[in-house]
Amino acid sequence: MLNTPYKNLEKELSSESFRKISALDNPALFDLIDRFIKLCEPKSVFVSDNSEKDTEYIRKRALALNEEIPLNLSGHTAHFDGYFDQARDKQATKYLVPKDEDLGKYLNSIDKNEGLKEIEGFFRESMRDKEMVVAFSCLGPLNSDFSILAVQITDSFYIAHSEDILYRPGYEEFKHKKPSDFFKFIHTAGKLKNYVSEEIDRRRVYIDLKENTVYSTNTQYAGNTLGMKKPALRLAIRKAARQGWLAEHMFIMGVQGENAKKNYFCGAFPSMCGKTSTAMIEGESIVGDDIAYLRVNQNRVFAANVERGIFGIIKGVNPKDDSLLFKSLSNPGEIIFSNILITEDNSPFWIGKQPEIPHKGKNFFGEWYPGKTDEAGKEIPPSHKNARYTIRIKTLDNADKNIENPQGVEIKGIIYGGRDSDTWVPVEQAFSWQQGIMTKAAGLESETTAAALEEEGIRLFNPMSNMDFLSIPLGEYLKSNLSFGKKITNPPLIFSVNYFLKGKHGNFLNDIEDKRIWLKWINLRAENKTKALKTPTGLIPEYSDLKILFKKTLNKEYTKENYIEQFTLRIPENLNKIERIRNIYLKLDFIPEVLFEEFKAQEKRLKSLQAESGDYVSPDEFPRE
Ligand code: SPV
Ligand code: MN
Repeated sequence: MLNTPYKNLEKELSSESFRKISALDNPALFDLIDRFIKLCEPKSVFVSDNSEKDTEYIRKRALALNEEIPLNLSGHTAHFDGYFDQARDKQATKYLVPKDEDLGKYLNSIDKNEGLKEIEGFFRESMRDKEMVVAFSCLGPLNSDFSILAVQITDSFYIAHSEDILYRPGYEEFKHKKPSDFFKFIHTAGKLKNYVSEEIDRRRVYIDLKENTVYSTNTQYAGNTLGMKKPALRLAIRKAARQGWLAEHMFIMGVQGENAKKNYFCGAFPSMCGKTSTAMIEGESIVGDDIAYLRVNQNRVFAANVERGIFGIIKGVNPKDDSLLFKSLSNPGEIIFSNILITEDNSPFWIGKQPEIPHKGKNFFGEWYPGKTDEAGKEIPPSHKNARYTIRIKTLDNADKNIENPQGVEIKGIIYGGRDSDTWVPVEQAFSWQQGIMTKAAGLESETTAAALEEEGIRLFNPMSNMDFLSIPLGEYLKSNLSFGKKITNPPLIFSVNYFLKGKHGNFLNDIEDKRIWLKWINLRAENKTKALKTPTGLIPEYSDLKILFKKTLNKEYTKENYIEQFTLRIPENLNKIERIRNIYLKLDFIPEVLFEEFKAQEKRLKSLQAESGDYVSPDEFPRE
């Protein structure tokens, strides 16, 4: 029995839900649930203990409430978000900041009292005709130094269902650890019309960093609502910086070496730059595709996937380029397809799945046929470009066997990649942790594509690809990355990759599958098995190594002409990039001085080579390290 302050919980919860909650013996949790029951006034409350029975109840309720629609294969469902609720809303996402705190230039914030008042207004009585779900997850593997416990309170069974696919169960961990400090996510989809959030103008995602609490309302899109995903990344970035570890927007993958030995790497790429497709490369193994925690242990770096599933972009996934993923998506089993087209035979269709386009179906706009336009006269595509699949990693043939390892996996290198048509070579190693973190990670940019609404080719500044999720001032974040690697004797090697380099005629210089070669070379470097060429910006592969790797891995003849075109150092473009990045940092406060020093030194090396050899320097001219 709980003591008197929690009488209300006993009254509001069914005896079974009350029993599950009481067993956790956690006053901070009781207070939280009590507070939101009083505020939201749900019709009923369901507490999940992560048992198969409770998880099945969540799946069934998502279907019964039309938040998910069954598809033709067993376990497959479709979920639709509103037409204007198809992606993360950066403008409406704000930190609740007390008057005496300043989060710096890039972070969107609102006065804490004002924001809380507003959001509590939106939550008040919001669940009167709805059932509230309380569910527990563990971020990172169970029983691990990486584990962070979290609770989600929501009126969306689609969200509870997604979290079960994507995260490890947290109920038993709550029971054993009785945490007083855990992450708290509160969500209501708000008023619904045709099963989607109606009041999009009242969409808010407010983050209270002090309380480790995120409130999300009047939205259903998972990037805004699924607490364990991006809201938790924001909370973790701050926690990590305070505690000396890293929370990053990175994949984790294993790369197979010559001698059956596997090495693990992390990779940070802004959205739509090849992050998931790299982690999913055939022949290698995937630990995670989106969020990694990194910790130092006994002078080595280990990383763990925060998730156990993938919420991945489905556009363009096809049997030829993504055979393993396509196979998993075509098998029966638990998968949520969001914002795809449901065809006449009740199967999911998405842009790029196959050349033939269905002639009708149902999508995030309603009934669909080719050429259909919205109220503004804009043509509606069959599936949204941000349509996604939600699956468990273990259903993939290339799932790594260490995914659940509580120690994580030892990281040998970190790869930073952006969409860059004219500057970075396809692959390059940094000289050191410091030079890599400053010039490659902190200097990461990505170009907008024709698919987006913005003008094509605009470079967006996105350090570590983590810009959207920063919860501490950028300077503080850079310092914590910098000092992380300096704690150990041999930090992971730092690399940049660029899959999008173009030639003189605007043609891509590499094929999609060439990324397999860059990974193999990165792995050779991590194993200290080969030499590289030294340029002013870093260390690049020798032609002879790549020729062998192309032949062995892809059975392709890699020509010297290709090599020279791809690895020619483009000095004016590199100098322009330094100028651009430096100008951004000069306007910010508390940026580590070494950032400017590294860029200055790089600029000096580039200019002195330019004076000697001209603007474009062939890799043949560089000395072996
Ligand atoms: C991303 O946009 O980086 C994602 C999807 O991984 S979201 O959940 O929207 O953040
Ligand atoms: Mn992501």
